[in-house]
Amino acid sequence: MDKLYHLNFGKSDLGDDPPKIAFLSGDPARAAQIAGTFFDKVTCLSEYRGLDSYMGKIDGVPILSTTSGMGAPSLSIMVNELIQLGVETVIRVGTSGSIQPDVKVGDVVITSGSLCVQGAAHDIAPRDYPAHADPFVSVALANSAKEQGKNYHLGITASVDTFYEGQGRVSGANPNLMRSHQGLVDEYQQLNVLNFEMEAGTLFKMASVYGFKAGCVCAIIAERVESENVVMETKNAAVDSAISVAVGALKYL
Ligand code: R2B
Repeated sequence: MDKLYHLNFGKSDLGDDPPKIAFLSGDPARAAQIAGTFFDKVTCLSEYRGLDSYMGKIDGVPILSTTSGMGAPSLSIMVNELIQLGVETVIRVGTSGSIQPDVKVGDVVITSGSLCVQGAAHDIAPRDYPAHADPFVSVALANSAKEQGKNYHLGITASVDTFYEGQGRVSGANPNLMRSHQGLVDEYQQLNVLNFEMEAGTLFKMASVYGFKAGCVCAIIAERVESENVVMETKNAAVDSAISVAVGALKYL
């Protein structure tokens, strides 16, 4: 039995030509959508704890679509185990709230580097260790977005641990943000941070420390300059865009 504990599959499930590239989604439904829409010869490797994984081929290249779960602690477990299985490139396909007025719902953000405010990352590297995407993966994502005519932005993402407090939301159960978190959207806007999400910074630090390549493309589903809410009407279309940008990047890698 060579199954990794959380992935719930092992080397022997991956065949003679094991995938070296993995798409990683926070949401298991997105992992299934990627595999179901774009993979040939799809195999469901695991449906376990909501961290589902699929294997298939795109243009003859073996590939995985796996779920990270929400937040960096869960992502760190899944990525650690993917690397144990020989994965060399991880592309996160996420959702995100924009911080800049010109980053609109439906756009995609390709992260060049993260302002990494994530506790899990401290278990991997010092706080000040850079959290940057692989430049070649970022360029591949940007080429793909350009080719597909998407509205895309390349730049810095705030990777935080919480959806509410860490993203300066006061509309949830806790209306009383700590002083350090009050005015967060304005402060990050002035620092030219494009968007909020909850996984990329830790992924990037893991990539530099472990020696694999990582990139991140996120669908913009909220405009935090305007509102704290996710825009549900356009969410699916935005996610479809981020997925097609990620898949289209493969030919540039
Ligand atoms: C974006 O969406 C999730 C929170 O709703 C989280 O995984 C993230 O980064």
